[in-house]
Amino acid sequence: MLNPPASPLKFPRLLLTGAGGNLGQELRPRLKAYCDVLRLSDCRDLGAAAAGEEVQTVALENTDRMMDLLDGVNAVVHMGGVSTEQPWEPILASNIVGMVNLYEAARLKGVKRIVFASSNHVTGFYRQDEVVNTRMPPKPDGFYGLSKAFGEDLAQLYWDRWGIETVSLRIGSSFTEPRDRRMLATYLSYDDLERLVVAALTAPIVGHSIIYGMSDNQTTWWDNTHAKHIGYRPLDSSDVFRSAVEARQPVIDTKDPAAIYQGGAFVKATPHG
Ligand code: 15L
Repeated sequence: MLNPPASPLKFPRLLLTGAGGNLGQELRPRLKAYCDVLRLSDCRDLGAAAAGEEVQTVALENTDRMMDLLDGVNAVVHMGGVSTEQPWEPILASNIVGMVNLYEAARLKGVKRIVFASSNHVTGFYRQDEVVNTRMPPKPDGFYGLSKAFGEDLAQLYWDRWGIETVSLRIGSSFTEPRDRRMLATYLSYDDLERLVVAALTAPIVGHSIIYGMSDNQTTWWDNTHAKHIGYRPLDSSDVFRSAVEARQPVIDTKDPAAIYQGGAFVKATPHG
């Protein structure tokens, strides 16, 4: 169910990149309540624009097209880019070159707020018996997590030098429900994802802030103490799925790196084929 607008703030034109991805598709109908025009982009075909939408097919690594994409935009929700562990080349194109293109375009087109879909895999090599806050050093669990750490540093640079604000969302596992024991800690419901994105778009002052994207789960490895100013309040929890998940996966191999580290299977995924 879509939430009623959490904020009276309405953007004249909001850009959602990666609109064809899993989370982009979830956000597409939800973000319309917060803007007059929702501009959508992806490298794949998004189909026809509905009322109140504009659609552009743009690869993040295409510098010129990215410049056009940000023209006339008031704020960006950047969900685009590679979102799993992959070989370096596609990660370099979308998550490194593409991020620089996005922020350069924002600078030149006067866009002042970006909500960046970072990832919990920035800190995936912390152990599951540690609680990590947003000021602790990154420990990426692969090239993908490393590229998201780069994105966060880039956002910090564009805040310090050019005053472009960013909220970096270290998104956990945003699916319809948690799929395994790990996701009892990392789960982020779609409704809470919407609450998080809207809070990040509308908080009055954010500079560059980092926040973990999780629901109000009983088990948690992440501490958002330093992001209270964002005003994100999750209303869902993985707890309602707990008994079903534990019944499906009663035994955990505690010697398996996927069960030791927060990044789960990402710590074993190899980009080298
Ligand atoms: C991510 O960053 C991925 O984009 C997503 O597919 C999930 O696997 C998630 O992390 C996770 O950690 O569960």
